[in-house]
Amino acid sequence: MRMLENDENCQNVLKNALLKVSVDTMAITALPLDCWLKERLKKWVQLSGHEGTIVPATNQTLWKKQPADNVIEAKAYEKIMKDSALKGMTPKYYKEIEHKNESFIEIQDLLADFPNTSSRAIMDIKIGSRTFLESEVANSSKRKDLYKKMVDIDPNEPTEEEKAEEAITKLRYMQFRERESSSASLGFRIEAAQLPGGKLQKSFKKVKTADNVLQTLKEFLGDRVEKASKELEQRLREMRTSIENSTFFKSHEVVGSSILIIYDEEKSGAWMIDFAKSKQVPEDIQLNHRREWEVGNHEDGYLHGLDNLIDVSLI
Ligand code: I3P
Repeated sequence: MRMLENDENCQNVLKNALLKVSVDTMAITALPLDCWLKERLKKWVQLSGHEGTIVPATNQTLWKKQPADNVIEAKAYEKIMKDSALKGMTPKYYKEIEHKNESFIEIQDLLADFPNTSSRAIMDIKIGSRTFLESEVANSSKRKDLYKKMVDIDPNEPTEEEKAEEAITKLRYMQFRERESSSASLGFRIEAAQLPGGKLQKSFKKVKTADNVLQTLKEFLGDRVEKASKELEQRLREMRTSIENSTFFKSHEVVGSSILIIYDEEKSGAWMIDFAKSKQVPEDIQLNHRREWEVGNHEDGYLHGLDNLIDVSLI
């Protein structure tokens, strides 16, 4: 593995990438041609999540930026690595890193095993029927940016009061997004995809019914639909068994987390990613991830979503 620390040039590139490169758009033409990172970035893409917060670190790993003073994801990964039921179902977690007063975690880059970018395709599926932490319920601060995002999706959605204020709470926005997509009804939603050949697609906000989802999955799998859907269904069934046997899942709500699906001409796979909002629940609560959420029960609908994803993907 070639570490950036050994290469001053690449260190600068990493710094630039973290500061301003939108890896999403692959805006890397200004980077030095001879740098390892350029080649690395060609084979890598950040599909979803806050832009520019994840960058390649070594040939097999990524650094993911962590919010200041927030160790939720690092702690979650530490516990997941010790949970034998979940072995192989998530990226491997290596360590926490402090770099120039910023915190990162180093995790396995799942795309590294799928280097053929012309035949590779990736899909991020946000899992769970609740996509926000319970703490949002008490958060009454109103945001203009979320109002704007809501109106962009559906101009008829705001109430007269919201129109006057042009601002809504995060809870209001997140629940609107759940209802507008398949999160509320099916317990998962398609967030983003990269199709074979590299085309990025992020316009899935209104993919809502099981039929819409099925059609989108079929288009994503393209001419690999038969083989890949069988492999993926098998993998998702194994994932469900792993979760049902997991000690981590019994005691943690797993909110805003995704299942990442990757396939190429040879193989396919699915992994659980994004544990930034995976928090331990009070000791007297044991989660089953299928019950409906009400404030205080911390249920996230993760298994409810996975059940439906398995059913929908029976192609
Ligand atoms: C965003 C999405 C993100 C969420 C973000 C939302 O909505 O739900 O997961 O970040 O909240 O705006 P959309 O997909 O419609 O763009 P968190 O997961 O960190 O809550 P934010 O605006 O507070 O960052």
